[in-house]
Amino acid sequence: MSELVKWIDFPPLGDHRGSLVAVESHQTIPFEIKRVYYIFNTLEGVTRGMHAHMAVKQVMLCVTGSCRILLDDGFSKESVTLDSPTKGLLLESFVWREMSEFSPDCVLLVIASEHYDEDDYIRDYDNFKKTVKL
Ligand code: T46
Repeated sequence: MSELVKWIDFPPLGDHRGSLVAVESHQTIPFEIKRVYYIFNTLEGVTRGMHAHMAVKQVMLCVTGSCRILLDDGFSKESVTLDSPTKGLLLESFVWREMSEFSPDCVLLVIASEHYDEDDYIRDYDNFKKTVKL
């Protein structure tokens, strides 16, 4: 298994009425949760992301639908499909990410370790490569 791709399984807590998943800081999520956001209504053919973070760690999962995510640590690249509400992907800092192939019903839920701060983003790929190779 790749060092880049770190899956987190969320135990389904459902019963005869249906399914339920709980996410908790320092339990299923390996950090203190400071922010949650979700991406939906993504247009066909769109690619999002195309940046890395210096501090932020995230766990992302598709609550419904699916999308692809390319991970790149500057040395190797891996592409995976997110298509399960019980399987999250852990993104460490200094990992370039590109999300694509969103299904029309995709709701991508992202759980983050820090508040929003544009200064935490590396949005230039050449800068990212230089930074990780220092
Ligand atoms: C990431 C991937 C997976 C905010 O104001 N607060 C927020 O918490 C976020 C995440 C975004 N924004 C604003 C900033 C932009 O004006 O929402 C707009 C869209 O953000 P962005 O273009 O960065 O969206 P994506 O989908 O390219 O990237 C997002 C996250 O920003 C990023 O941290 O890892 O999803």
